[in-house]
Amino acid sequence: MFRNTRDVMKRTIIIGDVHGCMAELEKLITKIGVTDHDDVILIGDFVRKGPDSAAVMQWAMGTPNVLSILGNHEVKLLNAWFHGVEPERDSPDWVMWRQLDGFYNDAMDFIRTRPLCIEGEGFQAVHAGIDPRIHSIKRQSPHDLLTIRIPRGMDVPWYDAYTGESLIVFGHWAQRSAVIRTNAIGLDTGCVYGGALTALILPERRLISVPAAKEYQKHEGWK
Ligand SMILES: [Mn+2]
Repeated sequence: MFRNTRDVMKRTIIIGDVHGCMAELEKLITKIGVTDHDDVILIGDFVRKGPDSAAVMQWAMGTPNVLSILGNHEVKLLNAWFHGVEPERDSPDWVMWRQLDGFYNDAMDFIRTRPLCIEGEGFQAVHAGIDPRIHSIKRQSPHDLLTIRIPRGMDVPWYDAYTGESLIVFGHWAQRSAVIRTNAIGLDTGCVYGGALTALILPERRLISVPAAKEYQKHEGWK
C-alpha cells in the first residue's frame, strides 16, 4: 500500500553529540528513515574533536528541517572566532577551519544564533542539563545548561535529583548507554570515543543507535 507521508504523525528526532562524526550521522539518518516531514534537533557539540566537523556544519546549515542548540564546543569555537585565535596547525579545528574557507564567518554567524534550549511538544532539549533546584528553565544559568553534570553542593547527577514532570532531553555526558528516566533522557553515547551515535524519536520515545566506525579520540574514564 502506498504510504502517504502527510498522513504520518510528525516526528521529532533528537540526535546526541555528533562531534564531527559525519559518516555515523548519515548512517543514523538513513536507519531512522528521516523525511522532510520530521523535525531533527542536534543536541549540541555537533562539531569539534571528530573527523569531519565542516561536513556536519554544512549539513546543519543547509538542511531546512534541522534545528540545533548550543553545546560547550560550539561556544569554544565562538570564543576563538571572537578573539581572532587561529587554531593550532594540523589540529582537527584547523582542518575544519580550512574546509570552511570562504564561509567561516557564515558558519560562526550560524552557531552564534543557536538557542540554549528548544521547547517542543512535551519536551525540552538542552545540551547538558539543568540545576534541579531551579524550576524554570528560563532561570537556569547558560553555564549550567552547557556543562552541568553533578550540581555544585550535590553528590548525584542532576537527572537523579530532578523531580519535574517535563521531559528533559540532553547530551554532553558520554556514557556507555543512554540515560533513560521518566523525565530525562541522555543521548551522548560517546560516538567520537568509539561508542555509538544515538537518537531519540518522539513522541514514541524510541531510541536508535549506530556504532562508531572507530575510536576517533581517546577519553579515559568515560562510563
Ligand atoms: Mn558537551
